[in-house]
Amino acid sequence: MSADTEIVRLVRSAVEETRITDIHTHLYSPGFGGLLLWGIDELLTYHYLVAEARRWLDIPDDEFWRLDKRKQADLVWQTLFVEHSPLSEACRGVLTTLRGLGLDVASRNLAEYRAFFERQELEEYVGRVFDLVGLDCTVMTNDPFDDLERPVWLSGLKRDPRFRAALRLDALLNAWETAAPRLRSWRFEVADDFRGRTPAEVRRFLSEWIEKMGALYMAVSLPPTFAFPEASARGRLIEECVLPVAAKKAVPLALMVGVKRGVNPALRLAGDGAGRADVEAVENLCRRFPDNRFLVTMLSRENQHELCVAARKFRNLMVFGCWWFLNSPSLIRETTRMRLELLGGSVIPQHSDSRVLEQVIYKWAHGRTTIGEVLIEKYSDLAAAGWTVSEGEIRRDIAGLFGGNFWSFLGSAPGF
Ligand code: FIX
Ligand code: ZN
Repeated sequence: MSADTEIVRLVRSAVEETRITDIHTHLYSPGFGGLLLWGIDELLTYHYLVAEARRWLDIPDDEFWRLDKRKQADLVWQTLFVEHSPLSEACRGVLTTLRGLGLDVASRNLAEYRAFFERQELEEYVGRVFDLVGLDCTVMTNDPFDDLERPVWLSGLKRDPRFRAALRLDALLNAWETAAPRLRSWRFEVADDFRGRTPAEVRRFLSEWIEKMGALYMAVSLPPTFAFPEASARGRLIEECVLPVAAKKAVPLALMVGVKRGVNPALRLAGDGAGRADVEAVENLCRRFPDNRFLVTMLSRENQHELCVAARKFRNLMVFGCWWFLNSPSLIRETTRMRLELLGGSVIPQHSDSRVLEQVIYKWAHGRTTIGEVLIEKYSDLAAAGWTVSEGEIRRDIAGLFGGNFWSFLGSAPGF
């Protein structure tokens, strides 16, 4: 066997067999009831698909949203899979998912698919999906300002250990004017103008929720205009509240930069867009707060190179994921290649961002394939340079990329 064929075999099998920690999802532990989305109607009404279907559908937005979920799903299926070929990444994802679950994709029989999902018993089914993917653990997105989620935490939820928490800060950092009165209603003594005990009380709020959730990190999504330092409520909250608590509790802050919320509000969740941001804000944070660790993903393709360069300068910066509009094979290939070339294996190449349980099947199947192709190329380049790499070394590297690097960055042993 030639060295190249051997590399292909070793990388493919390691990529297939390495278990995954999915560091950012919108999935919930089954104890959250209806918040954990699953099944064919949720898969078909995923906002990625709604955005694509709305391009063909000539009906008013209101009319679409008035339909119940099943009818919306019917319409998406008819539009994107029957009347047109499912060429997009999100459409292909539905097919990979159905096939992964053992369904006959060629039958195009939506009624049969529905019947399959109706037969599933959730607790057992979650285990089946995790096993199919080789998933050890997913990290949720947990927002104490969310009226559906908050009561579940307060009721003393018993969390499935495979679902870990991340304390999401969007409501606090991006909308202080509405967050402050809510904090007061929960007996935190905060002032709109940030005076008095406000910073201490916000720190108390954050500490309590990190404890309650057992949060692995705190996270916030940010607009392309994000700047730091900044004379704004967000700037003060980050500096005086979030970073001191993150350092004290030894949890990283995840920054997800570059989302333009509500570019077309009529599309609801599907109406967000992307914009190029300023990597200097990330550099400033990493330099000024060496005792803090930052997990950073950026939404715009144009930011990826500068972000890699920043990560070469700061070991408290961990680049992660091909987020949202970057989660397609051509962009994962380009981004992963660039990251490996500039940072070696010290990155977290992908997270799934799944909103519907079964999406982990396709997001990881597609991600594994593309990341595997890039790794084959890189190990082949090493072979051409005369370097021999053992199976154990390949497996070590891939274990780092698919989870180990995350747990090391947290400074903890894998917790699931
Ligand atoms: O802010 C986020 O965490 C985003 O990932 C989501 O808001 C977005 O809607 C999404 O699902 C992207 O994949
Ligand atoms: Zn997300």
